[in-house]
Amino acid sequence: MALQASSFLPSALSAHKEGKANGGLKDSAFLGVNLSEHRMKSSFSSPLLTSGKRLNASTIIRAQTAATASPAINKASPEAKKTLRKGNVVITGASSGLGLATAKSLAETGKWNVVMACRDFLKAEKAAKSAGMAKENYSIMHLDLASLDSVRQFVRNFRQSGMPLDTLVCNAAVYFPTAGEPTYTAEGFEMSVGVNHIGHFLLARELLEDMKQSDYPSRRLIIVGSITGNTNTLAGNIPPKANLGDLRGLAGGLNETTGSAMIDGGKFDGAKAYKDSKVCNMLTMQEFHRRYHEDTGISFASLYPGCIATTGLFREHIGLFRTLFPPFQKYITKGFVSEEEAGNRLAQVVSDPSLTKSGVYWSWNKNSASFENQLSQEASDVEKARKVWEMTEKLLGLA
Ligand code: LMG
Ligand code: NDP
Ligand code: PMR
Repeated sequence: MALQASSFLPSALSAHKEGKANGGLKDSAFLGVNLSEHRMKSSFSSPLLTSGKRLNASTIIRAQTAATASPAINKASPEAKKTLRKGNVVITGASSGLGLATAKSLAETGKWNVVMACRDFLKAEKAAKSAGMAKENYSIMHLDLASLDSVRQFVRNFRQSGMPLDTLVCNAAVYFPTAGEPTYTAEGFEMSVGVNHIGHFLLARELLEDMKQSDYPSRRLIIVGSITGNTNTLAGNIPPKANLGDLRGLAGGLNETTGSAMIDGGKFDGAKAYKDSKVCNMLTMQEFHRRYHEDTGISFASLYPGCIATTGLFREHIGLFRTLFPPFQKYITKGFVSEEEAGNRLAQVVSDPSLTKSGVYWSWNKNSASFENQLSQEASDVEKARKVWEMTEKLLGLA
């Protein structure tokens, strides 16, 4: 097995040996749119109406409410030019957990307009309000990553807003650890990989074009990864382990009726599908880096924010797990981080001037100092990254 001997040392319960801490410390915690100026008008809704799908009331409400969101665009007055304009950052899945905490952390600086890209508009609105985010620092736009039509619609809506795009954070995810049978996205891809990897892949590929146009000094594309997809750690060795195999299931479209719902072609396992999707996220970040960093200057990064054991990610897990998991991580592995702390970490990757390096998988030590971490062999496999990229392009009709 690929497990390094060090992974079973007591310290490895909480430490990646390979990490270089910024502060020289070893890790122990691994373990808007101004629509008065840029009205969407009828063009906002026409793609929905022409998509051939019946609109239900909630879709219409979401679309209408989205059109009322109003972050500021800085018209470059001579004075405004002297100071850096507000950055525009899109965060997927900002209605809860890490995404919300990151949105809050960035909004509080007053330097960012956070575009919360969420599948449940009203939930996002409530979440932003209860987090105390000031109206002028965020907007909400509808995005359901389980539908490629929705991803494309989001991109159109974002472009119609007239905002430049400076940073994209692919954060949203689903996890189905107890599912006996796969569920599917609108296009028939197994849901965990479909949302976590395929939906984000399309979004990132499309929005890369927008980021290329931005004049913001530091543009970043961040894809959230995880320790559990990395088999060079103890956490990554808790079964079922991530393993993309020869990618035959991905090539076949991740659907049991035509092949397999799993990337490696095996029998469906929800926990494995999630971990596999995180491997895809980390591989995709590196492939973006290899293909685009030099030409565009955009920084591509991934991260493990720590074990945020209290988030909605575990909503599908059994009650006993949800009760025991936070104290287990807090007192035994010591890998636990609060949503607030994890949000500050991801916010650093968005905006900290010292975290501009591209192609990096960031982690933090127990004093919350960031360091460049090592990915597992599979999650850093150049050939696999290229294959995942090309196969995903094919599934999306991009190749
Ligand atoms: C699999 O199950 C599923 O089969 C699969 O479908 C998928 O869902 C996958 O990754 C997702 O999970 C895995 C899980 C199910 O089983 C295990 O992880 C196997 C191990 C469970 C055995 C628990 C023993 C843990 C030992 C840890 C170290 C103990 C040290 C003791 C010292 C104590 C000192 C104070 O299992 C569950 O879902 C059940 C819930 C498991 C919760 C995870 C951790 C439990 C640890 C218990 C400790 C708790 C408490 C905290 C105390 C704080 C004290 C101050
Ligand atoms: P949450 O469940 O709290 O947040 C996930 C977010 O994704 C929610 O806002 C959810 O929306 C959104 N989402 C789910 N499906 C879709 C979809 N189809 N379209 C759009 N948005 C969707 O979990 P976390 O905050 O824990 O997870 C955030 C990220 O952190 C994930 O990438 C996860 O893999 C990663 N991570 C988490 C760790 C942890 O310990 N929690 C550890 C390592 C990484 P809604 O609110 O509507 O459900
Ligand atoms: Mg894990 C250093 C020890 C460590 C760390 C940092 C994590 C993180 N976990 C560790 C150890 C263990 N876990 C051990 C020893 C066990 C056996 C008791 C264990 C079990 C476990 C389960 C059942 N852990 C889990 C689960 C989940 O369902 C979570 C998961 O795999 O989601 C995909 C999970 C996690 N452990 C973590 C982290 C960060 C997770 C969650 C989420 C994620 O990767 O996004």
